[in-house]
Amino acid sequence: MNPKILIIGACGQIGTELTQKLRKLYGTENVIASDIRKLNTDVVNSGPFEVVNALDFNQIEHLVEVHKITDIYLMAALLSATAEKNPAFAWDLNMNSLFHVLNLAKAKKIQKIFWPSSIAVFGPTTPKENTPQYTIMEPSTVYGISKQAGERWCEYYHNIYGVDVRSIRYPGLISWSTPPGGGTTDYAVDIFYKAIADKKYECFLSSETKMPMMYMDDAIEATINIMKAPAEDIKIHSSYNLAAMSFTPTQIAAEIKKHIPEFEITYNPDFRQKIADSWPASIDDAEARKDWGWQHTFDLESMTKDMLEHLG
Ligand code: AKB
Repeated sequence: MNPKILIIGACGQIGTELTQKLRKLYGTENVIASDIRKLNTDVVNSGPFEVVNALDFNQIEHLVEVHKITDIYLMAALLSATAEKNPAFAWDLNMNSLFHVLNLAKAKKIQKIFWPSSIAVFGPTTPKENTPQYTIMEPSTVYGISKQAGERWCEYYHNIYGVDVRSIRYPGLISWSTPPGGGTTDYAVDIFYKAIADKKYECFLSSETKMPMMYMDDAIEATINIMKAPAEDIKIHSSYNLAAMSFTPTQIAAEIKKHIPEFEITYNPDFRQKIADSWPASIDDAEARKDWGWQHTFDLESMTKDMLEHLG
């Protein structure tokens, strides 16, 4: 039987593509998209849509009951750069929305949760290259602290209350269909828009800042596959490391130049440099590959080609 899905934060960068993919997979009527406002016409017009505040437990519970929801994908969050500007609200949103869905699962009102974590759970004391699944985690950003605490709560609710919650530590995500909002890895999306429009881009990170990244197609595939996996295959109930590619601004600029030879990049690092410097440069995702068969398709070359084809 098809799951009955509620996506909270469906109008965001991941939510938009996730909604369309899940609707194709499980049928439009089985996927209820929701967000704080009607922020994306594609999402709003392509199937059932509800306005919901992720901080309002009663609203979420009402939607769960009315639509007989089995699975919730909680995609609403404040990302790293925005969270630094509004720490109290970031903590409130990122933590309490998670508690709401965990408590619905604890009360057996829903069966399964997807909750996104991030490479931001790692910090400056974490090994930078091939960051292992289990290692030192001392995040130094509000966003990272909230994601790390969230991971601990996911594992706790699984161990103590038997809640089926599944999670991935997303790297920076790159997509052509919906712009990201408020992240430190956003430069890797902005650069494409500026390369096409202006043939130049001023990067807010320094030239050799290497970060883990992933094309949205791969991220959506991973999200759907971890949710489809048999429960016994999910061995990690905090969050799985996930990787596809790692590159610096210099390397992505060089790749874009292969298609747009006039393209030039300049550098003017801002407060986001410190955030990027605290994160891993590359990730070891062996556990995800072993436990539920994760594999990526896109590397820097194929991702760049696909982005430029869609945006150009
Ligand atoms: C951000 O930059 O804040 C996000 C993330 C890595 O979680 N893209």
